[in-house]
Amino acid sequence: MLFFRQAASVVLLFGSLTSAARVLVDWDIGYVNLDRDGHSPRRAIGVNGALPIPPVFATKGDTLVIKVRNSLDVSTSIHAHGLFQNGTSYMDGPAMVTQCGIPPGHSFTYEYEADHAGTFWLHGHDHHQNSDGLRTPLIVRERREPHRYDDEYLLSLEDWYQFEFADRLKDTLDPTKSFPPPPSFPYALFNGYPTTPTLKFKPGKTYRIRIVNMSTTEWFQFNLPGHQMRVIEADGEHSRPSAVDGLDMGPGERYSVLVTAHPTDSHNYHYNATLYAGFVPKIEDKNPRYYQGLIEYREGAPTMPTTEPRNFKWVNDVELCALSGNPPLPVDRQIELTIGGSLFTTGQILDVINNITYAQPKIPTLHSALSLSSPLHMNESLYGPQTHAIVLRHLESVELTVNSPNNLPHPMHLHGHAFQIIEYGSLANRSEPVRRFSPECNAPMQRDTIVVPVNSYVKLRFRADNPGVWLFHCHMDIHFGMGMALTFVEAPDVLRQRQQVPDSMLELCRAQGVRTEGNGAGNAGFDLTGLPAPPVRVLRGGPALPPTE
Ligand SMILES: [Cu+2]
Repeated sequence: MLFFRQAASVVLLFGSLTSAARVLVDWDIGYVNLDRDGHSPRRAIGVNGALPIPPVFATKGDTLVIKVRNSLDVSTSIHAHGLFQNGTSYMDGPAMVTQCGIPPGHSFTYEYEADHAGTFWLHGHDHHQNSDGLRTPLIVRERREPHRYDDEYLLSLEDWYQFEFADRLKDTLDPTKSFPPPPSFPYALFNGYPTTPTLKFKPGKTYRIRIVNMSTTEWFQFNLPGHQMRVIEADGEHSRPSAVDGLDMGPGERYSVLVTAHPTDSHNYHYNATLYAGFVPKIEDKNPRYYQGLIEYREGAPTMPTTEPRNFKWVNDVELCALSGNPPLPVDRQIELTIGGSLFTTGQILDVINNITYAQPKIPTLHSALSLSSPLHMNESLYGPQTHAIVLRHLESVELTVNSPNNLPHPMHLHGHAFQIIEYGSLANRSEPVRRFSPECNAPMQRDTIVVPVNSYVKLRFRADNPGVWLFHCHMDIHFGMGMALTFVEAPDVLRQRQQVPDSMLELCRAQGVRTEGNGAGNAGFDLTGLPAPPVRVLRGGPALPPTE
């Protein structure tokens, strides 16, 4: 039996292959005490008293109904990482961006369409609760998949830390403590457990393996020596099959690969999953951590010794060809962003985008976008200086250049969209050739999370065709917590004509005394009283960010 088929806590109502179903998910989110990795008993955040959380399966066009009861002592919210929420931007989840967090003791039901097919994940988006366990894959299948395969496996990968995220962030932000804090070397979890699951292969069959990196901070490498992997999906976008030897995945990234089993069951094989932080030195048995799992053709069959191919080929997302055939978007507007770390007069090192460190406004930015009168809603400063709002005009086609002039890679995630990957280039060595989408294909691959390599830039394009408020942030939660985020306020003029926040959602704010109208301070007009003054940077340009854990 393949793991992670229809999950127990998910009920499919009126389901059939032809009509849309309502997929009901009932989550009581609360603390659980357990030893997930066999090394560190600790408090974690689970669902219905347990971890891991069963994955959620749906078919494109289904309605996801996610009933959340908050049994924590702080607020919570849930984000469907990779879904576009077109028409339901208020259901996107990030706290104080599209909603007030669900207060302790309260319940809220998310309801939205599984608007495209692919490999996604549901995770907490308040207080970085994903890092403490509140995360699980969300698989949305096509009614008719464009690639043929006989069956599928799902492999979720996680880093798991000895300490709760809030404690790690507190240490990182404490100017009296050394920066960066000593690395904590997490362990890996596979489908929520510390042992690698066995993949059972039948001779001649083709399998789709979906791999999700749900980590807080770390990368995973994945390969199946002795088998060829053909990448067919990245982050919910289908690609033409592309043969690779290995996947290298940052936090938040997903791939699907096709693997065809050998014609006989004479041997078993291994797969490798390596958990690592490339920005931390190599330390025996700590970084990287090597894991191996079994590909079992026949119980007890000898394991085939395998060697790595001589010209080992890693997946390279800009080289993938989007199956959609969509050509590169034209460019109506260019936005240049520089990400990194900077020292502030508080003594803290915080992360910045264009020298602004993100901090939550006093009311959710979406509520500001919907309530500020025209033309005030087009005024970026009114969303609050640390909201770092960039107002996009409806249907304009945006080219984002993300520069990362520092020695850490950053997995940047855009809510509400998938962007076309146009180009990668080096900032350190301008004579190095750029890596661009293939001209023969002329259909740049799209994804929603991209690793900006060290001392490099990426060029991304997307069309502002989804009115809403969309966070763009680093998916290493420690960097997100240090302020590496900004807010795209997309077409607030169109948004207010098309969308209204349900009263049950406004109630979440009222229950905790948060206003539901006004600018980023919750005031009328230009009055930003109540928002703290932004912290002041010490150094121009900002130092290269030293490695954090
Ligand atoms: Cu980062």
